[in-house]
Amino acid sequence: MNARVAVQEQPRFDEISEWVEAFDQVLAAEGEDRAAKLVAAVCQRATQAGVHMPARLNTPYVNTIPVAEETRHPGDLSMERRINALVRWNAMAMVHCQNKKDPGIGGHISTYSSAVTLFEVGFNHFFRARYGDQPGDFVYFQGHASPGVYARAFLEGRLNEEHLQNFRHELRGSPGLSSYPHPWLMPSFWQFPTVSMGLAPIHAIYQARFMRYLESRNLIVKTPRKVWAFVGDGETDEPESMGSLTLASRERLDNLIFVVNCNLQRLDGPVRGNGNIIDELEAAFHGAGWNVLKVIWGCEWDALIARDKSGLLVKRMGEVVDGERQSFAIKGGAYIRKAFFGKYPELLKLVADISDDELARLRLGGHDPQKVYNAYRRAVDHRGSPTVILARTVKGFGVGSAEARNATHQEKKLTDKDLASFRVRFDIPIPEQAAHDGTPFRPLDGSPELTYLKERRHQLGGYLPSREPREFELETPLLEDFAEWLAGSKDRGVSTTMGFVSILRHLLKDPKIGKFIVPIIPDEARTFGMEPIIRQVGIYASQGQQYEPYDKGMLLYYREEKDGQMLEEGITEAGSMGSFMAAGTAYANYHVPMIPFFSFYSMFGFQRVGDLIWAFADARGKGFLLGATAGRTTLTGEGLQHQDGQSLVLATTVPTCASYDPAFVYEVAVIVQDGLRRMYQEKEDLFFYITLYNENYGMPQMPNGCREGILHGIYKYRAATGGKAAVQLFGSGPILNEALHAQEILAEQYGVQADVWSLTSYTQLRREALATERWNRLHPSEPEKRPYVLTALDGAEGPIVAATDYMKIVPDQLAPWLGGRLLSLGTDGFGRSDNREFLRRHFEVDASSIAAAAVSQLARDEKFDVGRAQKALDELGVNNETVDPAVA
Ligand SMILES: Cc1ncc(C[n+]2csc(CCOP(=O)(O)OP(=O)(O)O)c2C)c(N)n1
Ligand SMILES: [Mg+2]
Repeated sequence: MNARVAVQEQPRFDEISEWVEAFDQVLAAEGEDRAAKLVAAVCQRATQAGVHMPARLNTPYVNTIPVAEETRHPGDLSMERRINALVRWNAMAMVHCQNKKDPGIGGHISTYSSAVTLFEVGFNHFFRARYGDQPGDFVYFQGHASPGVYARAFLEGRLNEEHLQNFRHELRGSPGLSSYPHPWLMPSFWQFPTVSMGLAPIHAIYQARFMRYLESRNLIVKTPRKVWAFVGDGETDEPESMGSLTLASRERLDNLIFVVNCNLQRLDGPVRGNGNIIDELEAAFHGAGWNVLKVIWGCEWDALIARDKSGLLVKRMGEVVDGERQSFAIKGGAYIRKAFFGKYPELLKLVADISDDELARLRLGGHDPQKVYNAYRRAVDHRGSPTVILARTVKGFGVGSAEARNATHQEKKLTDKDLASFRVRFDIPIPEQAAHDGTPFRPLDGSPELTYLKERRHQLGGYLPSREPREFELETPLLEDFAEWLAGSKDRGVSTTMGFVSILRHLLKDPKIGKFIVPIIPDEARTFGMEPIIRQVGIYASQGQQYEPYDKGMLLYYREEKDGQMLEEGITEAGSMGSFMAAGTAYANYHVPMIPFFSFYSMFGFQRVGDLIWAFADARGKGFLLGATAGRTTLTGEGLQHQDGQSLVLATTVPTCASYDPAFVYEVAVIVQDGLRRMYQEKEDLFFYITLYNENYGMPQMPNGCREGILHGIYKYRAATGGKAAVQLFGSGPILNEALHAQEILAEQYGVQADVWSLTSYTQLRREALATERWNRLHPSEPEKRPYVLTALDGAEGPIVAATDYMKIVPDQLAPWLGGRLLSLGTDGFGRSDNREFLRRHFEVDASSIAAAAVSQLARDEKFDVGRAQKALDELGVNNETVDPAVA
């Protein structure tokens, strides 16, 4: 037979049945391997014959694990059903009750209702709280399912009724529960912030990878610990959810399990009304090299599928779009019979002896503990790649009138009828009125339910989620250890980036903290001069270096090692943040005080991955972010998309981020030394952002007595030499050099004396001033305290010209305390491709512009002749008619 003709003709069903039957016979008689080979041979033959065989990444719309391969769920199913009901009641009751007494406070009922079995099977059988003295599995819970996690902790006795009554009431003087998983707000409970969609998936991938890194470097012992990530199907729309899938398979992360809760709905409506999200995800994950387990149908469907020899039922399952599936979940048995089975007469026959009620009760896979258990078992036992479980569920399952409706996500309160019927259906032993009020219910201690639940958790090593940072002792280096960088470069041109890299190399050798340091880089090591670090500590490569690098003979060859220390992430700032997160919270999660240093192109930091940085703060992460090639005028030639004038503005919005803009290498050394001390010796929950520039200049020796000023954010770097200063010049980063040059111009050409100050951190000064001001406000009867910045400026007179390579709003942070004296010069507006000289002139932050601003202001203050000031602008080449760079 000609193969082309055969595929062009419409195949008949009886013909298909014959082929399927033949296949079944081979499978039964000769086994899986043989059957697979046979199919592969037919496919190959088809390709050779010129038949177009599209890559097949999808399997039929049925469970991946055949019934014959299932093992029996080992638990007491009816007891677990009972516990499910109790957890669900309390989750619903908590949200309902809270919204009844405080309308608008919010909360979610429907997400957890769909996820309940997915979570509960995990809690009863899989999530280990510890492995020996090692921390246990890491579970990223879907953020909007938090009510279910609280409700279970309530049954476990970890939370009490007062907690539940204070869900989303955290400011009432009694213990409250935060809306979502926030380690910042509930530091002994939540480990992982997940509610900003897309972050849990990427964090889980990099967490699993970092676990391997710690094992490979012998910093933790190997355990069978897993990372579980519960993800919404709508959540997979986020690029962060899907963007790093191939890293997980490339790294063979079989310690990673995604469970995608496929309730086919997101907030507004269906995830893929006109398509099929499970098929779409199956193809994407398969293509990315994951082990995919579909859990679509519950046990009740097994018999039906087995009875159907035509293959029509499975065909029908696959041809329905998700929008229709939603209708099946809502419209009941008669509708399912007509709309689903009614498409083919054979299928109607198949369900002729099944009532409408029974049809409506055919469970979906994600609500069937037997199916979920088997998928989890497979996932846990699987080796060689990460696993994703695509579990079909119904959103708002069992919550009555809201079930599977488009608006269910937003439902906060249930009708009295819904509550009453839930109480009856799930046998919650409370009076009807108490049900209407959403009263929590916990059986007595010693009851069979609590005994079972606690015993299961006991077997699995305790309760989770639980965040348990242990005390660790780390002796961080003293400032004396940084003597080399405090001594200056003896006129050799050096950049702060180069200075930082050599500090980092030194720290990597530190006998006490060296091994804990994790240099992270998104494909910019060469840009920042970090090649020596590649050579020094090697790049972590889980498979080692399987090739002879062509540059092996060279000093700085590309060195990859199984126990390499550096994480070279490739071009992904988001992925690098995933590693930064895993490393910066390792002190709490693994009890190993890792110290990440993540260096990136400053422009591609806060504005690119700001939400991941925010989550890092929520997670109480520690470490250093280094914004290299910083500044809008210091990075030359690169133009608008590269030149960063705003990251310091964005950094100031993160409460636990201490940001610094140092000019000199000794300042970098002081900040890094103190940062290590504060985070790892004093155990403060904060992290650092330091800008690093690529302009080379002679680095001065650290002047005496400026350490405190550097850390607070201001110190006088060079006083006027010709008498008392009439004007104060503030400079940060390399623009400090422009201020120093302006100081000379002012003195030499205009007889104006100026002091020059190094402003290492406007943000830290502002925070301290705000705190001092608040204290004064709250203590009107006590003597007023002065903010540090005012104390530092004591006796300094005249206008203040602050110049920065960042936006003017950075120095303007101090305006409230400087009484109208502050005049900020900064780089507002889009960057340009040019060199430093032209860029600084354009943005009016060069020495001439600073000097011109000083005389101009002095003239306004009537301390300098007005006509002379105008002339000075001309002399200094400042064009007063040029277009404002802020809008250019
Ligand atoms: C980054 C981000 N964007 C938007 C939201 C608002 N939001 C909360 S839940 C939700 C829908 C979630 O749908 P899905 O992931 O399918 O979860 P389900 O509740 O259906 O289980 C949205 C859009 C968010 N939390 N995070
Ligand atoms: Mg959903």
